[in-house]
Amino acid sequence: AGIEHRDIEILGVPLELGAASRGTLMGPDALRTAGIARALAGLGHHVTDHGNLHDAPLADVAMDPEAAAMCRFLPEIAGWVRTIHARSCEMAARGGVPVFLGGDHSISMGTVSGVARHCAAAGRELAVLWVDAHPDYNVPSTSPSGNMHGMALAFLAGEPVLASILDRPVQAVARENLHVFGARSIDPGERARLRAHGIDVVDMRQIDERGVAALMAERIARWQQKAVWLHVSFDVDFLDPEAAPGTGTVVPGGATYREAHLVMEMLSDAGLVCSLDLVELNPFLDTRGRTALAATELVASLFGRRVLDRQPGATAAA
Ligand code: NNH
Ligand code: MN
Ligand code: MN
Ligand code: MN
Repeated sequence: AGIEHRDIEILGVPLELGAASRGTLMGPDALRTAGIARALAGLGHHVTDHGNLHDAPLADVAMDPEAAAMCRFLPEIAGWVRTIHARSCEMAARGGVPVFLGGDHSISMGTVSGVARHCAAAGRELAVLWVDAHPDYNVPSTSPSGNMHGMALAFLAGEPVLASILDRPVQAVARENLHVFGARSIDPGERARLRAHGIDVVDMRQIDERGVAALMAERIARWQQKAVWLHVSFDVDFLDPEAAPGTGTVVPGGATYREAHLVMEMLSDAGLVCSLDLVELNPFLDTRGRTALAATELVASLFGRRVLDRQPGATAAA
């Protein structure tokens, strides 16, 4: 059987101020050079590239001053997040599959909140799969760095201290619908909050012990039961630095190239993914395009590329 053809809408979001190192602003263009649009079109999808978002104006953020002092580049980031949010909501409502090319992970405060607003209006339950070495569940008082990419998932969970980043009420994603996958670097205060909130965090030890297939199959079954809109937020540092050196916060012990592909292939078979972020690619740190190319191949797997055609349900996952 062939794959289902979809309308894929690409938007580049060249933001770098949420991360510690400069360079993710080149991410969208490196992914284009690596051939992301060609790869998707080659699978039979209808692909529209909307180009890159431009610099947003600085925003006035009514945040508690003590918290605001812990957020680096807050007016800049909030300006971007508000602009991204509006575009994301509009793209989700058009009915295609929004694909956001980052940019650092703070872009997801806008992409996912925009999708969440659309889902609320359309009566769809939203689940978020945060594929990342880091849970990004810090609040200003627990962040060791002040870098806002490390707070993106906390914002999406509806953390009150971060809510004023958006200039409208945040449609929080339900805690039981937040899933972190691939974690291996968690800050102490962040760990405590994840536990207190009961967030589903799959760490690398679980992946070592049980394998990605079993872990993904469990989650996919839950999502299928609830017929969720699944948003995948893919931070390239999920991959081991060997496979993906081109990112600012490499952490040893990450997913192999094949483990990451298997995640994508299983998600593709499940047919649940309605929107995607591809973030934290820093071409300035990359080695001969290796990370940009790996990310492009992974997106192709997510949207239907197969080594061999298989019968639906013929995967060995249990
Ligand atoms: N947890 C650290 C922080 O909050 C690092 C976050 N860096 C990331 N997240 N790359 O994905 O600063
Ligand atoms: Mn079409
Ligand atoms: Mn991240
Ligand atoms: Mn990360």
